[in-house]
Amino acid sequence: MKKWIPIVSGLLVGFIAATISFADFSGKTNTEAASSNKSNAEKVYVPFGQKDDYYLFASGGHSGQMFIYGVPSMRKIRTIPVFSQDSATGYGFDEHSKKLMGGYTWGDLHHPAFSETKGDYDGKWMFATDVGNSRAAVVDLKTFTTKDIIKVPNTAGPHCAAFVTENTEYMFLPTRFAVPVGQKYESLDDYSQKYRGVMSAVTFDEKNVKLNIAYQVALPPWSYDLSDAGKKGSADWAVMTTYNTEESTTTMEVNASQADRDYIVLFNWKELEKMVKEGKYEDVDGQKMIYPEKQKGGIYLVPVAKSPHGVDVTPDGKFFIASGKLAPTMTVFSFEKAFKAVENKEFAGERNGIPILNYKSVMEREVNPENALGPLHTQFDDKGMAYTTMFISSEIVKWDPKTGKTLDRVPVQYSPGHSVAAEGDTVSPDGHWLVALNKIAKDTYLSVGPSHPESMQLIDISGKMKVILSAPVDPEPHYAQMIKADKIKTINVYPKDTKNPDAVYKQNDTKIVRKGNEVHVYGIAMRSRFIFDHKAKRPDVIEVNQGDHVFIHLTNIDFDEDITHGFAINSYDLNMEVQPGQTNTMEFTADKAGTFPIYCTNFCSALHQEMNGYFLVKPKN
Ligand code: K7E
Ligand code: CUA
Repeated sequence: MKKWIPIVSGLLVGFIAATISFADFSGKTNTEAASSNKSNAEKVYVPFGQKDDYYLFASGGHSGQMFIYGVPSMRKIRTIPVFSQDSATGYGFDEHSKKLMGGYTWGDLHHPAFSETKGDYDGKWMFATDVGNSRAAVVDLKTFTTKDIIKVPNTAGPHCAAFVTENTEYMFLPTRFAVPVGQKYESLDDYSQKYRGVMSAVTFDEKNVKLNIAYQVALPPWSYDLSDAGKKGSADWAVMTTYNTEESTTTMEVNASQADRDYIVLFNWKELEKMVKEGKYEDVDGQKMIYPEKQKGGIYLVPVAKSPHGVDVTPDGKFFIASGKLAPTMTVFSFEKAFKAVENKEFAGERNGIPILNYKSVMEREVNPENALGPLHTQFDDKGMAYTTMFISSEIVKWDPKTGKTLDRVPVQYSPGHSVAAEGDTVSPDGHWLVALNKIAKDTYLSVGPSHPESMQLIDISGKMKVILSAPVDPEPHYAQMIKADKIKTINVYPKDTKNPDAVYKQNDTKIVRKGNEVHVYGIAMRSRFIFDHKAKRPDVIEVNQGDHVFIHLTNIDFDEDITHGFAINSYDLNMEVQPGQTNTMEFTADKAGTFPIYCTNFCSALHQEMNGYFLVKPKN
């Protein structure tokens, strides 16, 4: 099987395969192609005055952000800054967002997940994790802004997330890289004894808008790749794929692909919750840590073809499907069979104290569509049919999980990672639309040099699958979620918060207060001026002494939708935004003496260019 490895790294092969399959599926005359292009265009055309049917939330990968698109138009609507600084919105510059970011400047956002109620997207919250700096975030869908971020200890890259349970009870964050608990120094020679693949159970306190770690599980030192929560009859369970069960510590590309089988970890989170309640855990620096070799129960291993990547639960909650990555196989497993095997203790041994279930007693069927290579991730339509991305043969294969029969396939350009179906992770997907998230765009768009954008391709799945639109996207859409537009209810302006001591809503309340070398500015932004101190000779000027510690509290008193103001201090590397009704704070030390213009960065009125002032810093001596 070693021969697969160069193929995976060699995208060229994927490119050739895609070209071949194109030849198989096209062969239309020009007139046919023109008329089918016309009807494709009509399907995605959203006339002026109308809006898209779906929101698509695409992960921004190592940009650290989330991108919002409309479907079917595939127009990009917004970037939500989550894990990285963003000067367009001042995210990571104002005090609130700077604190959220926890001192980090970038992130690697892989898998966005909506909050769910009864297994259906409820349109309230969006979760995401950061592989780059091991964080988890929650975004408020009333404002499309990041509300909380936590650093996840003992975990190095929670790639295998975020997927929420049926009623958003938990979000499980397993690690991609095994590290010693506490990320302390340990020799790699002691990898198997000292390293762990810690998984965190994160809860979301909706009232206080806070993410919390309920407990952690010190799993074996393997890499945890993808996960999914059970649904309906399997709602108390979750599954995740592993690789490097070889526990190799170097040249993973070769060494982590030796064993014929890796595992799916199958666990019952209700049982783990119970164990924690009963005190069956150890205290590790304030975290409740379950060690599966000591605190037994609730966790099982299911053997699966080597180095699986995606694992996806069918909408009816009856099966979970693992995709082979290095074996061209989708393996369908039955939850019911797994429950029986657990009950009858049909174990084929154990690893690190975790029982291994018999492959044969859990496996439902192995599916190998002809010449389909590199299966990665599976989505579902309204009829329960499966759509699996083929990274190497660059196509989407539609198949029936109940029979394993291939129903349709369509080439995409090129090398799709995930795809996303309309409401695809719910108990009732919508069908109609599937978007392939492709790693390689190559010849698709106007060239911008050696590196091209990634690409999302909209596929009409209402009949025979058809790619009808390509949209370029910034790096890197690993995964996306597509939700019915009417499920999301945004607010128009931030309501007045009279309890906020930093907020001022009247010109006459603006003031600059000095306490020793601390300067607090309570100002307002309005069309088209700043007022920092209404009593001052020049109300739009802030004057401080070099070395002063400055707090600028700014409230936007334009309670009108879309009237956002920016606040930047030229050459001070400072910038923030205040949305309608919002109060934001900037904190810094005025260490540079001189004269620095203040200006509004967001074009807010015909007199936007006049919306400025001065920041004067008197030299020390
Ligand atoms: Cu397959 Cu990070 Cu979900 Cu990318 S992962 S493709
Ligand atoms: Cu305020 Cu431009």
